[in-house]
Amino acid sequence: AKDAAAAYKSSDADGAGPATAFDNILSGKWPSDKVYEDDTALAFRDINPQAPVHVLVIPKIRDGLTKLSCAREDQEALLGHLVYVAQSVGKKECPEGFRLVINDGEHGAQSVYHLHIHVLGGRQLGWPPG
Ligand code: IU
Repeated sequence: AKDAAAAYKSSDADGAGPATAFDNILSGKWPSDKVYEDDTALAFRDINPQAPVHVLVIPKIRDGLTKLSCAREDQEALLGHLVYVAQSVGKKECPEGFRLVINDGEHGAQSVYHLHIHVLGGRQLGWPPG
């Protein structure tokens, strides 16, 4: 099992896009409020929460996943795992329901180019989103 530091090195070396703030979180350089971690995924609280519960689920190794639309077929299992982790966090922290969001690219209002799933909940959410 790779630890976060080893995963960070791989991420940094994958050559698929510049480093992001999440590399600093993965390496431990920046503190984060972790809620779940395993070999391939990390979940931590968003620094600028948009709801009482706002957690980000990210792959530890970016491997080209700067955004969802960069996904390759061989990453299907990883993507499924990230969604599984996200529902697990949502179910635990938001028993009355939650929302998963993946912002993709400019029109998707993506700001950090390391794939992440937002888990939002803890209040009544509105629809449609802005
Ligand atoms: P977006 O989907 O790329 O727009 O979301 C990026 C999120 O990352 C956003 O909600 C930020 O508040 C969050 N974030 C963070 O939690 N910690 C950081 O150091 C940085 C961004 I930079």
